[in-house]
Amino acid sequence: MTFSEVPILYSYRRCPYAMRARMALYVAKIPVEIREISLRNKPAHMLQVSPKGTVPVLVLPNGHIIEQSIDIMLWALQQHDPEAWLDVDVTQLEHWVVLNDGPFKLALDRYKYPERYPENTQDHYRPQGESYLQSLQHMLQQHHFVLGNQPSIVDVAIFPFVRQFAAVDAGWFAASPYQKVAAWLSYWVDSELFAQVMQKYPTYLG
Ligand SMILES: N[C@@H](CCC(=O)N[C@@H](CS)C(=O)NCC(=O)O)C(=O)O
Repeated sequence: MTFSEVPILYSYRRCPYAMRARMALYVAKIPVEIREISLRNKPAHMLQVSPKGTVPVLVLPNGHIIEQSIDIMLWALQQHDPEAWLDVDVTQLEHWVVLNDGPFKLALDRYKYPERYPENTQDHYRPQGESYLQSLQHMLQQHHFVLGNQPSIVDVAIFPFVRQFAAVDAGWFAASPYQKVAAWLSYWVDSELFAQVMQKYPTYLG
């Protein structure tokens, strides 16, 4: 077991799960050693502490392992939550994360990589994700952020996935009826916070 002074975050820059973990750690001002991995050549230490082999994985100095992105967000914000991102109804958080990480992620993968799911065309997969965009649009018509007029853990947990969906066909998204979603997405993508967590690191091979 490797012990270190600061937590180690095994991460992958473009992974939406890793993005949300990095954003919570950054906002909570928790210094971490970011180890940018190659998904094709994962470091032995990462697999030793977390054999499931997905990122993000947070290794605490006491050896404790947190291996789900939402749990990393919650852990970080429970240490320090200067933006009050945890000031939400837990059932609402669960609702959005279950929807996002479940059916929406499934639709996103099919829409993004239709060649991997040749039983249907891309045009067939897009509406499966659109029902989620409709739900988001409905919330964002009522307030600036998903649960209210202040940003919360919910916004940060889900926007990296919506970003990927929007990017599959940017022209379609720009002309779509989901303009509140588009404005909300731009707020996050253009934020200083997002720029900070998208810094590039050399690949850590272990
Ligand atoms: N439920 C996990 C999902 C993490 C996940 O699936 N990460 C992807 C990258 S975006 C991964 O590491 N996949 C393993 C691989 O591609 O080998 C979490 O929330 O942390």
